[in-house]
Amino acid sequence: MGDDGSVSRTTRYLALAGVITGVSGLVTAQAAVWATRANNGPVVAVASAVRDKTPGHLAIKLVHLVGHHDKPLLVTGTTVVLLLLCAWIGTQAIKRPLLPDIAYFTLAVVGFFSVIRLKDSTAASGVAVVVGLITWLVVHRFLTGPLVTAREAEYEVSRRTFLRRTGGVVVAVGLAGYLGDLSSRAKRRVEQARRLLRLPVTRGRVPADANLGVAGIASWRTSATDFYRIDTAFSPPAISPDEWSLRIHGMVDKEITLSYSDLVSRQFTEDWVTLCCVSNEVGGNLISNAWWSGVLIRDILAEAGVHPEADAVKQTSKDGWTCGTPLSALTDPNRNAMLAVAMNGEPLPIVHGFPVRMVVPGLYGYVSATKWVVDLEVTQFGKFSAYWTERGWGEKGPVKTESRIDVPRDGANTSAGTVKVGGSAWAQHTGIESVEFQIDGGAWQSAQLGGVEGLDTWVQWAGEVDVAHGKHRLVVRATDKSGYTQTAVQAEVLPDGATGWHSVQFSAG
Ligand SMILES: Nc1nc2c(c(=O)[nH]1)N[C@H]1C(S)=C(S)[C@@H](COP(=O)(O)O)O[C@H]1N2
Ligand SMILES: [Mo]
Repeated sequence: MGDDGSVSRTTRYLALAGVITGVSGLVTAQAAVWATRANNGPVVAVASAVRDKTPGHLAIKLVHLVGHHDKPLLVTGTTVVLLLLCAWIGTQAIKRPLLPDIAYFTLAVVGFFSVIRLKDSTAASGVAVVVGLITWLVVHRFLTGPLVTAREAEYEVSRRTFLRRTGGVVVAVGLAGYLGDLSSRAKRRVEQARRLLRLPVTRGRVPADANLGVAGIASWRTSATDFYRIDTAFSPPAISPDEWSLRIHGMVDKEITLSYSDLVSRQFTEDWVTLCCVSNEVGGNLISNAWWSGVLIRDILAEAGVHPEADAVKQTSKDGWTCGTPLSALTDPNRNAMLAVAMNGEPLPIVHGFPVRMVVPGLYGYVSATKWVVDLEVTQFGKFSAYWTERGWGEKGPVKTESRIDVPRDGANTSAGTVKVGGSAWAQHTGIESVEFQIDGGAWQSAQLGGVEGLDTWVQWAGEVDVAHGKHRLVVRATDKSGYTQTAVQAEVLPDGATGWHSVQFSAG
């Protein structure tokens, strides 16, 4: 680079390389967000971090100034600032060759922390940031390479290489963006269809005394957003109701295929059912309670005519996940096993199995609660294996009687004197008879129980203890309606659910 003309031309090209690098990373990150149906992309996350970190009075001025366009403006502003920064980063490629890598890495770190501070982010949002960073590092090298190595004599050649590469990157990134958008269209269409559904369901009325009013105990009804989520799907299947169907076959007299409209035109059943995961540790929170609406599976199985030798139903999800459920739990006239279409009065959220999932009171989710269910095969346990049983988990998964302390939290500091204690206890489809708690190894005391209507939900418990200054240990145990008192023997979650008493330690001061 001899004369000033070529220097400034090179600088301009470097800035252009920076901007294209910047755009490329943003597009591939967004494409990854779309393709994985993650909730949050890095640009939007940074924009909302900027908004949340803006001092209140400034934020109010901003909103007054631009009205309700603040969000699109913030996102556009964030993008423009980022691209200006990228242009500058590009111009540094020759003078400070290390700077661009460090700068892109730093920007990605900012993106990453902005994403993970949002409550509903999943691992996929983090992956999208990494995809963007890799794009930045690769495209930066690819585009600035010819300019960095150019000597005056080869200037024209390297310029042409640069422009050719720029064209290539634009086409490739455009394609990635297009594909990402395509893959998200399905999800947006399904979200739209879900919003437009009007189902003959109610929201369910929480029994008047189900919540004992002790601050800190998990709400008796779990909202859809707080409901625990467990599945193997990296990106949950997007199935619109009009493309969903369920095939019931195997050891039956008559095979049945149901469409969504067939299903929702049938008689509905509604019930409170507490779902819990077999991997819930003692004291864990992989358990939630909701009001479910759907169609009794036993009626459909009766229509199909189940053969007497059958003892299992193999359920298959749209994403290929499988589980095996004891047939008796599905045909039991006293158990509301259902093909559920709604949760707390709303169509199932996509992540909880939209449009149809199975809910079976009394069994852990891994043997019963198939989300995005599309196939039910009436069969025998000896004839198949399912996703988790192939990985060492028990074939049958009845829920074990358990109880949990929610207040005080483990490690909490309370004041000395009377301390409120409480939590939840469950023995789905058996029912909770009583709950006892014990402080510092003393006598067991009976807890007050919340009111529930059936056997299939958790029950809140509460009580009071008097404590002096110092450290204390609180233990809880439940007795179910079969007369069984929870064993103190600690068992791991594998193969069929944890056992043991939950205890917490707290300090009174
Ligand atoms: N398709 C599908 N359904 C599934 C699973 C899964 O991985 N894939 N996990 C099961 C497990 S282990 C549990 S505990 C429940 C959890 O349901 P939730 O995510 O609605 O709470 O779903 C069950 N249904
Ligand atoms: Mo689970």
